[in-house]
Amino acid sequence: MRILTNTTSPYARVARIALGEKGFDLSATEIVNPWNDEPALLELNSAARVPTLATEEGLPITESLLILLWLERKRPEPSLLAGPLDRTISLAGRAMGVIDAMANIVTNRMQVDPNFGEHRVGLRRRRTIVEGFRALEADPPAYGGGTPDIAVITAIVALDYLRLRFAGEPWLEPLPRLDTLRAQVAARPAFAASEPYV
Ligand SMILES: N[C@@H](CCC(=O)N[C@@H](CS)C(=O)NCC(=O)O)C(=O)O
Repeated sequence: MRILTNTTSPYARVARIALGEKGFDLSATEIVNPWNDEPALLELNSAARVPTLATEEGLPITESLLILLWLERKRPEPSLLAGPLDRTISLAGRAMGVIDAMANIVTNRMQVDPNFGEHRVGLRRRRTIVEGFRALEADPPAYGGGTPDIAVITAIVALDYLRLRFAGEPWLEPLPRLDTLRAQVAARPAFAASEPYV
């Protein structure tokens, strides 16, 4: 299996953590820049986005949450949905909403307008980030050890991406409960090996 990723994408990190927690070999991970239209990526994914996987047969599997869905069927154990289903999916949806809002600001700041974050749409995205993290902090995903579920994975990916891309922003609020959760999983190989960096 090939995995095309970059070093910052929270979507790619969700998929990489899920693969690692499921025991897949990540040695064939390729770092690409999706904005450079690299042929290796475009050949597999016309959307030219990471994460992009290629199965042993060369079939592309894309979209972080579809990759999770595929993984749960492909290798059911250990499950990433072992906790209470409704709550796990609800919390993961909240974390993915925050990830989308952060990625939207970062992409537009880098590719369109450095001041995007201060414009009307950027401010809506910021509201999503602030309110989303406030809600996750008030009621964080539970973690009792072992394989984390997708609520834990997406919440920690969101937290690390916040710290990577929005460090020093005046609107950031303390997130001690999420920091505690992070400390509980940060040393797991799949999390440690995929820590984002610029
Ligand atoms: N919905 C996709 C989003 C993937 C995505 O937007 N990845 C970004 C990196 S954070 C990317 O590759 N962007 C390049 C582009 O949009 O052209 C998923 O969940 O995998």
